[in-house]
Amino acid sequence: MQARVIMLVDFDYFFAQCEELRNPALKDKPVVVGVYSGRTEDSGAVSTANYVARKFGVKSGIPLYLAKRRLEGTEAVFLPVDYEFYEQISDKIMHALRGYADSFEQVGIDEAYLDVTQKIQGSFEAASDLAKKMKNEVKNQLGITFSVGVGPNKLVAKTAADSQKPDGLTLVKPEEAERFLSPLPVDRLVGVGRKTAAKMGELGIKTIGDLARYNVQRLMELFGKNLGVYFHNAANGTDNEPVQEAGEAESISRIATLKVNTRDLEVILEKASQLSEEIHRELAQKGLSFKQVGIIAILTDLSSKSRSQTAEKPAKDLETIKKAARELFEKFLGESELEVRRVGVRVSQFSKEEREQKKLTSFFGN
Ligand code: TTP
Ligand code: CA
Repeated sequence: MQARVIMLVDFDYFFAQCEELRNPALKDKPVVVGVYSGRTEDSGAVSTANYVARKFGVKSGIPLYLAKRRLEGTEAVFLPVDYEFYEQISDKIMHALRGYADSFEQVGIDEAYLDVTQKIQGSFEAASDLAKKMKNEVKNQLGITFSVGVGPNKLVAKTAADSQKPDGLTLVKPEEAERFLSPLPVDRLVGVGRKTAAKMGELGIKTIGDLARYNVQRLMELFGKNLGVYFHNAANGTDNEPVQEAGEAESISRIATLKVNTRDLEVILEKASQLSEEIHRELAQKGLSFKQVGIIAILTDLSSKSRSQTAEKPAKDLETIKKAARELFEKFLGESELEVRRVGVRVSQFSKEEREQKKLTSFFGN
């Protein structure tokens, strides 16, 4: 079997970088994005911070009041999480990256694995060029930087990406994997959390190399068979997990609350159109066509009603979704008397287009 070439792409200080993107004046200032719990003005936690703020010891997870204190006297800017905006940017980047991979696996909002073995015919030199090309393209077209790790498997790629941030590019060839992992603290290994690291520390296991050399039988006794074997293999740089598309959804839907309860078709359709656009964007990203369009109406008594219609042939355009939603809501309002409180749109019965149609060029071309 040909050796694999796997990349892990991890967007830099992602939420904060998105905020800098829409407001470049933030770039030189400490930027903190947080979840405000709302009890008092400063209660809540930091989601992420840009690297300027990190110099002051501000990082994900610390309380906002502490971040404020650490940034006292600076021009720090504090912003609430705007997940929808970050997701839109993430979708665009993911769409662009997908075109570079033989197979693609998104992990969360800001990470993705790419298997590029075929694309670069197994050569690590070519992988480095490809990674640079990806970085340039996304930076120039979308204004976002990310860090890339390249390795013979997911585990090494991920650890490589973590070792150089932001805007990093770290290559670990198969024959270098052991030497790369060995000196790292054991908690850098995927799956070794704080507690496990502490337990390992007591056993004299401080580095990944220590773990690699530890008796596997003993690891199985201490951590259970599965975990013991995993730790042993992982520490030795072995990982056969494939890069896999996340299980395809049965349907894609969006639902939203109206500003006021209403039976006004145009008001309902305005919201439905927005939702249809979001759904359409996701369909395009995933390269899916659909046959069925449905609507959901949640009424003032909180009952939920749905209607759907199915076409003969698959479609993938926005107009088809909007037109079906219009017809379905029109008909629905004729049948119901209560006002509508929330509206939803759903598409289902998917078929997949040819992957080749979603090349990067077509994405950047519009
Ligand atoms: P990370 O990739 O862990 O962090 P990051 O992108 O902010 O920074 P970098 O990769 O440069 O080290 O997380 C991705 C996003 O997930 C992050 O921008 C915000 C969010 N997040 C939280 O909301 N809470 C958290 O505790 C963490 C770790 C992340
Ligand atoms: Ca990140």
